[in-house]
Amino acid sequence: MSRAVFPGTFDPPTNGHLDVITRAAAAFDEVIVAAGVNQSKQRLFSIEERVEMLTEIAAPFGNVRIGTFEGLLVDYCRAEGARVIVKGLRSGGDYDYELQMAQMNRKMSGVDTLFLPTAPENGYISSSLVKEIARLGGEVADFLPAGVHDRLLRKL
Ligand code: COD
Repeated sequence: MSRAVFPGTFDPPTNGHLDVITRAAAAFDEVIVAAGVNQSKQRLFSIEERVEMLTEIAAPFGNVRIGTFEGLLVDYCRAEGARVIVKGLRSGGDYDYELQMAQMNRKMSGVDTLFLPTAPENGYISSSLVKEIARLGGEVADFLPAGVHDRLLRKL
């Protein structure tokens, strides 16, 4: 069985994340969407809230489940029996940052990284920009799954 991990912060999950999940689910037998727990960083949504939102988004897929991880991503991949990490790429900036991590992760563990280029309509979407726009009163419905949009408005 081919199993991949799609890791991220997902604070909150966006349509860009959903597109990567959709495409990864078509390419692998099983996809684990893994939300990182990093106690040192301030998040808008708690890990429990992020897992709830991801669970809602993943519900239509028969082969996607949600997990959380703390510490090294490759340790989580090993524990889950996943040989591939899936990442989305929006720009050259993403690539420079992700390439180094991909090479380091492979060196440490043999776990490889598969990059999915973003769909053009999602290329400018990021969780942080969406939060900033929403905080300043802008409209962000086009960038988020409907349930996530409702939660973000309630949160702010
Ligand atoms: N279109 C396509 N892809 C997108 C979009 C979009 N609009 N927005 C985001 N993505 C992709 C990102 O490129 C990324 O691949 C993924 O979705 C998650 O994005 P975020 O922003 O939610 O999450 P990040 O990038 O903050 O997550 C970072 C990790 C938690 C994955 C990373 O820090 C990590 O692996 N940490 C574990 C610690 C570790 O192992 N360190 C050693 C590394 S060598």
